[in-house]
Amino acid sequence: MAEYKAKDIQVLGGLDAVRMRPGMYIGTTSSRGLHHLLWEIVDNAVDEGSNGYATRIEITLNEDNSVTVEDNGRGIPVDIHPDLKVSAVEVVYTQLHAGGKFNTNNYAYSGGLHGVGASVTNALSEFLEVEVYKNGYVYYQKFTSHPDSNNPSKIISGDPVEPLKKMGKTDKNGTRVTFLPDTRVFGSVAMNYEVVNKRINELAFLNNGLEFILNDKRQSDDLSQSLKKIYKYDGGIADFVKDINQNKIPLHLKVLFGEGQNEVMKLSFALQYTNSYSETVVSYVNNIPTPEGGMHETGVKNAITKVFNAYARKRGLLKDKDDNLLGEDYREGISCIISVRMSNVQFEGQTKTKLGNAEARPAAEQIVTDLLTDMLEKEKDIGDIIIKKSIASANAREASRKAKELTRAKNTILNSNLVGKLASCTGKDYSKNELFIVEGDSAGGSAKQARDKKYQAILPLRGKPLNVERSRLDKVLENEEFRSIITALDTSIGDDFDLQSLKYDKIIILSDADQDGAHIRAILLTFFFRYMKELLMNGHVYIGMPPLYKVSKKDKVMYAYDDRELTNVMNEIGRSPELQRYKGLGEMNATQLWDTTMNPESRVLMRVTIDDAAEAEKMVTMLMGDKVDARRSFIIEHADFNKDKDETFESYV
Ligand code: 0RA
Repeated sequence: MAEYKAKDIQVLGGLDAVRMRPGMYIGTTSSRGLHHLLWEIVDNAVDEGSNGYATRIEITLNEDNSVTVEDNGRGIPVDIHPDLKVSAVEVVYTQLHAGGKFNTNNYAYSGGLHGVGASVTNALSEFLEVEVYKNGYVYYQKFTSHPDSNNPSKIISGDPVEPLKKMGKTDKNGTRVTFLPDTRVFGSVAMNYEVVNKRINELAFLNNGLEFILNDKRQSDDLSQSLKKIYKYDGGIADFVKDINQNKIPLHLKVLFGEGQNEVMKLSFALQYTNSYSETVVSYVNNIPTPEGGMHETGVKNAITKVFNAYARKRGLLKDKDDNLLGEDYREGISCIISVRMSNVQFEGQTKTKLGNAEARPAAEQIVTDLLTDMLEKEKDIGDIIIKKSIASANAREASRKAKELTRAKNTILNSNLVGKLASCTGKDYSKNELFIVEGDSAGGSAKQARDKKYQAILPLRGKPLNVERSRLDKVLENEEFRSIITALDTSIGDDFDLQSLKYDKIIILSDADQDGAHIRAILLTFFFRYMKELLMNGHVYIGMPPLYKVSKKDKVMYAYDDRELTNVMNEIGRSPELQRYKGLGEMNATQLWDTTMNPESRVLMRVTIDDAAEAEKMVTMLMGDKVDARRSFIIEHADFNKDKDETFESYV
């Protein structure tokens, strides 16, 4: 490790630009941008940990919505920058892109590469305080964002109150940062516990042995007893795979785990097969998720296919006359985590979450080929199980291809039936059209009467669509409910999916606010997650939110979407109103359905994110998968569906 001095920090500019255009630096000032402030600070601490200097990172969500991140690393350098004449600490928090992370001499691999630096967090905070424990002393500095005294309409961002100050003695080492996001920038400055918890847990999996502590001082009846969680995984991503598979039935107990490096990257992977038919491959670059995949993922997939084919031949499980199996055969039922560390990463794709570096493909392929080949030599029992399963997948693929061909041939005849169910719209501008997938024929009938014929198409679903989890593609294609959805959207599915052919901008699921409705919604989301993921990635899927209550008095009618709103509405409408609780969409007449749920001017829609869908998939797996115990305990835990909205089944969808 080269000696690190303040002069090594590169300087690229000031903070006012950040406040002027926050979007340029953190993407948005919505909830996502707010959390970005925290990730910038956490990234720095994680870098210190993954480079072997810190063992512990503690994150505290404080009562005033400020957040504290403390690590026990070396502490940010406190010496004076030769050109800027201020401490390195001050440079880190006041200069854009400051820090060793852009100078690869100091950090070989850095999670912050796609980050913009801690100074952005300072620029967008009301205050930021830092304490450095180093050389036996505590050093302290505070920054604030405040109006300019000469021009009060202008805010000076992240301004040092005083230079870095040497305080009392300490025997600790490390860095402690507290910041309060600025309400002048963000709509709400309260971090979401679930979002933070999920990411901290993920970081703990990705950095094995590094201890993360998450405190939430806001969540407690007794203030002295805040919520505290500790995450530390000595098994790293192998533990991650077990976690993903906790409700599935594994085909082999031992997780295959490997770690290696070459000139391009350091790579680790962990995989385990289950008896499920789906493929779960989750990849990261420098701790950043890459849901769109990219070169590293392709390299690993190629290696898996090649290594297993070679192994199968060597073991006589594939004969000379047999064709090689395809990649998809080896990925059916796989749960695989890939974590790569490399420098100069380039992100591409719709959401800039796809690794573009061409050199990463052969590099990843080489590392995994070597490791997996050796591993299978030692684990022939596991190898043979995987090959047998994959041969079964290949046979099913062949059967499914035949079924698909048949389906295509039958299409013209069958579709005439299906089109009978679909009430299509007349408008030809697909970017304005909406497809409502409606639970039940009676609600479907009201929706057909109520709709705006030009833009809104209605597809009523009869009964529960089939359980996607337990069926291979060929069964999904046979199911009438799914066939009608596929036909209506016109995109095809799976590998053949083509977003360009999509006939609707919004696909809106309308189901009842009861257990069955939630179930149907979860199954539909699982179907989209498995076979039309791009629909979700591009934000085309929505959930309609019908009201739960109708409150009326004479000719005044109001609706309430939850119990809290009901109280407000009851108060507003005055004495002795008539109250109706909608048990299903079918109880609404066409006008009511239009007013409350379909009219773009007044309706409430929830856009489904890929995370929501993944969560729904997990739940569907649990409820319908093979693991009876998990299913039973889940149902018992969540049995009272009318308890509190946040606690019900619905919140899992
Ligand atoms: C560069 C060099 C040194 C430490 C750090 C960065 C560092 C930065 C952060 C940010 C949060 N926690 C941190 N911990 C360490 C080492 C300097 C030296 O050895 O004196």
